[in-house]
Amino acid sequence: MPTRLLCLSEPKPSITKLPPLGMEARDISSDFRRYYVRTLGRDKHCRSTHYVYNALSLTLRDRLMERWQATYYAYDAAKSRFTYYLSMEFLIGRSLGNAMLNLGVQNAAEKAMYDLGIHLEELVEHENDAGLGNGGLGRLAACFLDSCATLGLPVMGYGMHYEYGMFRQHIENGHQVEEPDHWLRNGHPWEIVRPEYTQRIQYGGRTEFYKDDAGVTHARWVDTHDVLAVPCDIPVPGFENGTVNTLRLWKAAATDEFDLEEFNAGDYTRSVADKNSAENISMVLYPNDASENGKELRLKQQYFLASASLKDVIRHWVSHHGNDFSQFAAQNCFQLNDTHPTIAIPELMRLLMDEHGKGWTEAWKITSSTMAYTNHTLLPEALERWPVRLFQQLLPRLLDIIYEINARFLGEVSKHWPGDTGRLKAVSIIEEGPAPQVRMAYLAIVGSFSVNGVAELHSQLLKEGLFHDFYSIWPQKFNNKTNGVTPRRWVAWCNPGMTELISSEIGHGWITDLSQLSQLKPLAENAEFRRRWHEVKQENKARLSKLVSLECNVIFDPSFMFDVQVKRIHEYKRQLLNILHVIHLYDRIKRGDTANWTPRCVLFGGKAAPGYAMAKRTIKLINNVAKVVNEDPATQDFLRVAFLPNYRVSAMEVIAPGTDLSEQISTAGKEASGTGNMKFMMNGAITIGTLDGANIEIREEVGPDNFILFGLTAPQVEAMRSHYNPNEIIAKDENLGRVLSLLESGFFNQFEPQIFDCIVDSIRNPHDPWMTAADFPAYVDAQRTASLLYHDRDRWLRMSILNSAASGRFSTDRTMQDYNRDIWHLTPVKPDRE
Ligand code: 26Q
Repeated sequence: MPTRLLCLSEPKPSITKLPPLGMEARDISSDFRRYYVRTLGRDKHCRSTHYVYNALSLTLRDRLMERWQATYYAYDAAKSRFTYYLSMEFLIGRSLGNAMLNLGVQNAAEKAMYDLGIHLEELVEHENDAGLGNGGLGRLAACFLDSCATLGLPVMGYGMHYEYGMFRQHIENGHQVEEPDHWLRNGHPWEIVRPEYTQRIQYGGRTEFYKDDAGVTHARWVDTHDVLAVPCDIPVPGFENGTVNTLRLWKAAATDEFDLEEFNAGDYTRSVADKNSAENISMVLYPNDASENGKELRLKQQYFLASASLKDVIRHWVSHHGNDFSQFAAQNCFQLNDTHPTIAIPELMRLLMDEHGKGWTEAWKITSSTMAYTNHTLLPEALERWPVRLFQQLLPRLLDIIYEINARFLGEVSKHWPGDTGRLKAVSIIEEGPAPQVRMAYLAIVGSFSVNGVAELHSQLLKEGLFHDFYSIWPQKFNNKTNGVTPRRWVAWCNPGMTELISSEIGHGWITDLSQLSQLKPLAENAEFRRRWHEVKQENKARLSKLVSLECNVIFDPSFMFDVQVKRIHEYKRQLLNILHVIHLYDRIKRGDTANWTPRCVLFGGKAAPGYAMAKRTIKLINNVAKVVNEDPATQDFLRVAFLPNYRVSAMEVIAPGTDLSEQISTAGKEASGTGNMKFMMNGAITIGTLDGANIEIREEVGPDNFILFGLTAPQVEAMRSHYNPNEIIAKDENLGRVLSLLESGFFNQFEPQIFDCIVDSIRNPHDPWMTAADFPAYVDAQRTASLLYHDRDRWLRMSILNSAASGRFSTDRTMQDYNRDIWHLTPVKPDRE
């Protein structure tokens, strides 16, 4: 009999009710010292940044915690409908700065630390990035959560708690070298583990059918190997509004019987190995890599996320509504971030039917009015497909359900196109052949009530191309939601100089209503404002220059134009086109063609998927060109080139504010949206770009005079394919001819014969899907325009101001309002502050 702590007849004080914490410097200072000395056990002899960082983080986390609880009480009291954002990636980066900014305690924390002789910036820099994503798609998920919290929307993120995030990139002799990133090495004070909400996830086994007492047949999944999913919750604060939402990341753990069964059978080693294999599920983030397609562990991860999240939502549902799911679809919505969590569709069917006794019709009605799918790619080769054989082994019960979904869907298709067997084959969720595959995008479309692209052009091209047949059947499902970025991290946090300047003119309402930046427009004509704008940009360039000098050992002079391309390395993004232009500039310098020259610093950064040979070779080319250019004294006053290793969220926080020219030069029709383009624009960079992805909308907002356009349009690219002749273009364009001669002569690889042959071959290949040669002449002209414009400082400053002023549409606050209006239909909630 446990001892009672409290006598029942006495009135009980609440164990969860506490007075609110103070937000002044003195409150932060006293909590900080308590944590440092009493909780972490440090004294005056210890001066390690690590403990100081942790003490301050815990101090701020307490302030998040009380708001977190209040937010959940408010959602509960309002009986809020919820959206769950399911994503294999949340690229959240660092948390300390974001917590301070959104809690509105930046100044108080700075003062508290300063008074103790501590530099806040050093603590901020101490934090490892949480690199739980590859790039655009993962960062988008993180920006969405920030905006939902800021708008008071009941949205919860569900993702994976990877032990190892995106690999760390080193450059050795110009080559990319990957190293595992153990980001949790020093602990992570921003998450709290909630073992009480652990879920059990099944794999393997087989389906068994049985009859219930009423004689109705049901299925159950038996003889499975189970793994536990343990939630680690990360608070997601809104901007100065008292809301704190949740990002719940699942971590794999072995079940007890894993040890027991085999241990009892005397196989201790095996039992430890199996425990390892269970815990491997959340060990590592897969880099976005075609060569990784079809890997069993990736499918295990996807199912792990989908099943754990759905079971968590259903656990909560059943605790409030029992087995009555009639209002489930009215109260819950799942947004699928690409096809990666699409297995959630058959999994929800399984849970409703096998575990809650619903019939197919009811389960399908609920599922297909609860799921919504976002597509992020136009490249057909990037669409996810899984071998049926793998499904059969790993998720046999889900394969049964997928077959049934497909059979019923094909029935509908036959009604739509009677007798058209070719069409049936084309749209079938199962791709037939010697090794049949499950087409995940088709499953996602069939099982969702909404299908959206991430920029207007992209959404249009989905309807015309990739998903045309589905669009014919269900035109009402298809919609566009143009991406955005959060102005909190991407301006207010990363660009304090610009933030202060803007707020001094128009107040600070723009931070939560970015359209207010349009009030800056008239200020572009104000010489004093331009002077101050220039001053801020120069300070930011000095900061970026320091980073480049530290990490690349290259000196970037802030009086030069800073020309930047940072993003994942991919052929369609055409880092190659950019480096060809750099070679052209170098060639001009060597020819003495430098009259009216605009000096440039060209910065590259980005990771190549470990198995993507062409992307890795492009990195090598950039580094070799940089070495030749930087070591040649002739270039001293004209050109610098650097490749920044290990590009990541926290690097972009320095890069975007210090950039003059933003390179967005993908082959038209290939970049779904782009979001780096938006971060640069907000921070006053001018875009040089093609009519691709969100570039089109950026140009629409800022006007053609303030955007440097070049290149073929998406329809022109497609029209040219059949007769594309790069060698003729090279023969006709003297600049390109000279660049290729330099490359072919081995000028940039004198002791590394042939290493760039594959790159030259790709440019000269009439089947080059990225048509680099086709856009080169226009790109060089556009770069000349950029140089001329930069030469006219006032003209450039006007353009820079106008770009920030026109960036309002690219706030994720707008994006989230669009999702909410058209797809989610959530009611914003304001938590009570006592
Ligand atoms: C696939 C199979 C196996 C392992 C990993 C993957 C994988 C992982 C990540 C496939 C794709 C991704 C990420 C894609 C991505 O980031 N797409 C980008 O999404 C942005 C946000 O919508 C857009 O702005 C970019 O245009 C788009 O490229």
